[in-house]
Amino acid sequence: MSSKSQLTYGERAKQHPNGVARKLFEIAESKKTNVVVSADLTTSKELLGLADELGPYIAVLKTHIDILDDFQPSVLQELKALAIKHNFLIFEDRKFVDIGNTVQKQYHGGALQISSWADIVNCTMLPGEGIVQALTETAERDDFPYKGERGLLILATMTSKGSLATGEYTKVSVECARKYSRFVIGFVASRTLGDIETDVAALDNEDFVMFTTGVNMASKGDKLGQQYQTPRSAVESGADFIIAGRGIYAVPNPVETAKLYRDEGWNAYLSRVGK
Ligand code: 6AU
Repeated sequence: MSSKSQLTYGERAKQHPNGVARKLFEIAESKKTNVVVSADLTTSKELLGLADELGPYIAVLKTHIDILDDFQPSVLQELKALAIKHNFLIFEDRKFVDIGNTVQKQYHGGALQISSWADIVNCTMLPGEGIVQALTETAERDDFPYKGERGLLILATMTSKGSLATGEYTKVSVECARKYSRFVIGFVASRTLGDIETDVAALDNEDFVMFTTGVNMASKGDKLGQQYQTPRSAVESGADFIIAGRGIYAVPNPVETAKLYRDEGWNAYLSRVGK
């Protein structure tokens, strides 16, 4: 849990050194939502349709752009336009997991040009410190066009049954986040599966943003090992932003459902900050 989790999003926006984190908190404060929708849809039409419908109720749209069956670069411009229209950030859930030299090319350039449209990306710590060092170096290069407008999350624990992202792995995640905090804005983690919050709470002068996935109001899990908790329990465990996919997009009325997630996540946040 961040040592700043008792502060409001507005207060955290004012003092955060990273521009993306500031923007994230400002959006949450102004739209009164801490919902990240995981738009794991496989056609551009569905993805753009969901982004437009849910845009007013979310802080962040999370994509897996490589699962689109009909991917064309134009979808990225359209997504960007929707992000501006509805004031949300885009998080490409790429989970970089390779040596530094490779992830630099996967992040900045390549077929997907991820750095050009994703405000936030994530990586795993499996390769060790080099992956975070490499992505940070790219984001700080003099010729990087989006300097100060991009952030990285470290996948510190995982929601799937039997995950190996525990113990030493999680500890190194926290150490690396601290060392590269100019670019690392926080974690994807859930308290129920890790011990990260104790470590992160230890320092007063840092404000890592906690994204918790595996959030679903109607299910405890799926047949492939996914494990769920509710928006309220996620926020009570330290989530600043709750990531929900099927719980929102795979139901008969995604808009009404997104509003329910928004209300439960927001009320849990208000209780946490004592408002
Ligand atoms: O709500 P769901 O189960 O439909 O979708 C959860 C989303 C998926 C996963 O790829 C992702 O969250 N995810 C992650 C992320 C965000 O990095 C980590 C994790 O441990 N578990 C998980 O489900 O898009």
